[in-house]
Amino acid sequence: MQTFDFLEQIPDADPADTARLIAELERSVTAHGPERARLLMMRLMARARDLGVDLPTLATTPYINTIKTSDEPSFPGDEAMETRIRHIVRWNAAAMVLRANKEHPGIGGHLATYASAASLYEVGFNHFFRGKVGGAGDQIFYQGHAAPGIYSRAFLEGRIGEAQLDRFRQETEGPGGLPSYPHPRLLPDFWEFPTVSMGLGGIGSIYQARYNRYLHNRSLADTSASRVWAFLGDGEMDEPESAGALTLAAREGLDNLTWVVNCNLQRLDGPVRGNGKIVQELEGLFRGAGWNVIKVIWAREWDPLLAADETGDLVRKMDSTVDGEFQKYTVAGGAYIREHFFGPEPALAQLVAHLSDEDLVRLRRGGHDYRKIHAAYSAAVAHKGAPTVILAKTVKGWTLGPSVEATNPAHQAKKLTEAELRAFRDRLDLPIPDEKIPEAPYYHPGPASPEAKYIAERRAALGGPLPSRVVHPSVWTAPQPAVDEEFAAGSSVAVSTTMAFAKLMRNLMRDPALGKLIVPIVPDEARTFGMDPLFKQVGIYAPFGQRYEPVDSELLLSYRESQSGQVLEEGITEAGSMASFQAAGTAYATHAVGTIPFYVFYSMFGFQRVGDQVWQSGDARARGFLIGATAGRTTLAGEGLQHDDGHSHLIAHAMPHVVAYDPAFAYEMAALVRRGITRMYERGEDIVYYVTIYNENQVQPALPSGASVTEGIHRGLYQFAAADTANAGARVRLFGSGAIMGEVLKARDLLRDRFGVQAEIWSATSYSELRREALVVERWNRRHPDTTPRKAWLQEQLEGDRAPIVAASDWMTAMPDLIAPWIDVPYLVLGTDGFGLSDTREALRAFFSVDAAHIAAAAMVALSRNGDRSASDAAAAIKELGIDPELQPVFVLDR
Ligand SMILES: Cc1ncc(C[n+]2csc(CCOP(=O)(O)OP(=O)(O)O)c2C)c(N)n1
Ligand SMILES: [Mg+2]
Repeated sequence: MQTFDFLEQIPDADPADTARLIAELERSVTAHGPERARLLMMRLMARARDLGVDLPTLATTPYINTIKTSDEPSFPGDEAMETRIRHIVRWNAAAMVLRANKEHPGIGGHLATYASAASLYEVGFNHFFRGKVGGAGDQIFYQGHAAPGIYSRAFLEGRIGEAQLDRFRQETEGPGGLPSYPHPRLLPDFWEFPTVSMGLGGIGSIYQARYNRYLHNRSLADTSASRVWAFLGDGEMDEPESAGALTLAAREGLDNLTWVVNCNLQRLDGPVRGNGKIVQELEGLFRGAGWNVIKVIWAREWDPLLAADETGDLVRKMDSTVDGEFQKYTVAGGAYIREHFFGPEPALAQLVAHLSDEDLVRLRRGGHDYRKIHAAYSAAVAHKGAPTVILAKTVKGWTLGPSVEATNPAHQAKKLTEAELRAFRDRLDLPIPDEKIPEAPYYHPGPASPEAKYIAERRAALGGPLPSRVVHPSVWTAPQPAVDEEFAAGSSVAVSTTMAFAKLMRNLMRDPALGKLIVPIVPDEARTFGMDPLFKQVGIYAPFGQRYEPVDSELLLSYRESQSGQVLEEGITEAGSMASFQAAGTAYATHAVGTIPFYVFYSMFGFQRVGDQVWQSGDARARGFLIGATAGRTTLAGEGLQHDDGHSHLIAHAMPHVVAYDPAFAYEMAALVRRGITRMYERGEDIVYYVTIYNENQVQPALPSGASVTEGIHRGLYQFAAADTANAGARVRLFGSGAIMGEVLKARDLLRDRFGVQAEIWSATSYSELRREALVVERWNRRHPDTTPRKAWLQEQLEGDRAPIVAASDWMTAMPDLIAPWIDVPYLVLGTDGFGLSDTREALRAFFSVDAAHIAAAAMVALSRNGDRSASDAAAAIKELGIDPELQPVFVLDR
């Protein structure tokens, strides 16, 4: 409950007048009771607002429609025709699921979600959603489980045939299969935004609407005609990603965004809020976050009852009934509704005395009423200054029969009995003969039918069919040499790859052709990565500009915010940053402008924190760079367990669209960025680059010459330095990557100086890419056993040499192990398994056995395994290097 204690602190210029008004109120409460006083107070608030008094908004309003019936605009379409169209779409949406499951039991699919949401979509398709003819159109995030209804509409439009509907959830045969949910990766001309992982559509839609504004404010695209629509489930609203960015949408005034939350009061297992009211809870949430809220709770059949409710009993009953009870009314029939909803209050019983029990069942929820939905959408698109959410109350599995409708297992229903299907056909009034019912046939009225013509006309008037994803050819200009030539030259002073990256970003943003397309995204960590000079150079995006003088305005590098600012400084939200990354990385398709996002983050808070969104970006066919900064379990010293990342490369390897690299040197990093830009933006590959960068300073070497170097950087492995041939001793090959390359180079010196061993140095930029290519080659060889085997890059580089190999990195040993099957000499891997610790870099590297001494010791052991040195030589080396062979790491987890 809100406390009014603060009033004591606000001066009152006329206490007598205040006391008079309060006495008036007290008299009213005494005479008429608290209900009347409540009404009076709300009337006073409404009047005050009319008079321009700035009052706080109510968190919730009564459980009735926000829009008065008398304020509803007249429905602009042919309602009877649209109802017929909806019937056909609903039938085929169910038929495709039923048929798929009959043919392939267990293939799955959903009947109940679309059944509850059909009217919400149909009003949008017929009257609001803008297609792509002549512009980008609207961006629509469909609820994943409603996909059958969206396919079914495309079928009525003639965009999908029966054969294709019959391939719902059967994709392996290639083109023509229909993915279970909105997956642009698998149906790239149709779906735009992957949504089915609950919550990701929500946050994605907010950042899409915000990115539309960003593109507009930066004059990269005119997005003024585009609206972002997102359809979410009421259960889905429990996801932190659904609710987490609501205030951003309000703060940035995103009135180009409309959410429709389908409040069917159910999720998968049962009621969303059986003991409460989800619509009311969400109203409070959204209103508190600054959204415009429109509730669509009751259909038109309730209008006369509400109009006749002189005592206010009906609204009170609506207010006090919990969702679990409303669900019961849906399944229990008219007599139950009469007894339990209307019955207890004589005035309410009287209100419906003229209605039969069947009439009571036909008192629909608002989300099934075209007129109410249309009124809500009209108000939403007209609303200025804030995003709008429509909370539409519906029934899950609406009219699908008693085994589905509003039952607790409704979500998983994928079968109907023949009787239910017949009843469904009758309810939809479709000319499907009884004998055909068992096969759940598709129904199409024909391309020349009034229904087909009507929707074709509606879609033509609204700019063409949806969903549709279009990739426009782009004009391409490569980055100029000035962008990265300095990195190939190396450095005379010690700099980290992070500092080099920050410089590369500044250079890229100065490139005449590409500069404006670069979108730096940082979650409050730019200073950590040395990217703060960008604040001044290109500005921080702020939709309303900078309304204050920054504390550092006198400084050369000030905190500059601007409406046309280029940096997306997201604040502390990795999820929001990833949503921005996706909007920016898909703009090549959404808005035909190939913006290139560089999302730079604390590597620990990347893949494991927002891994599902990285996965989603693959589905969305996003392009761009994920830059894992402060990487490496031991290189980020001092920060400890929750900061030291030694495993994100392993997670990255699991993501098919992610091409991951762990460069050791600035020239590698720069070459990777250039090649990445070429692959994604010139060649149009739908991939994402993940590059880890470190904060350890080192003198950066110059790019060695040779094709195997320039190619090897991208393939994942190249020889950085040959063995010192002046030294005649045994030879070992050392693989280093990332910051641990420095330890590898020191190990080379140790081996030479102390043990007379010569070491070749190899830079392993990507074990992940090496393995992927080797797997492709291996599969070919497996399938062609009678042909000369092909060789992977890795094999070509290493073959014919029996020198043993030691691989060391700041990542888990599983990384170098990825290529072990293709290595036929002793191969020892060193890495950073386990939780990180706080300590100095030196101590951590010794602890995890990835420092120069451990690498040199491992090299001696590798040589002994090869027979090049004796086992006692190796044991002596371990001792000489100061390694205690009995020492157990203190924090190794017991297994
Ligand atoms: C992150 C995530 N967790 C769980 C699921 C599995 N799941 C799919 S739909 C669903 C229930 C959806 O309920 P609601 O959001 O209310 O949508 P409705 O179908 O009722 O419209 C669940 C739990 C999922 N798809 N994503
Ligand atoms: Mg639901």
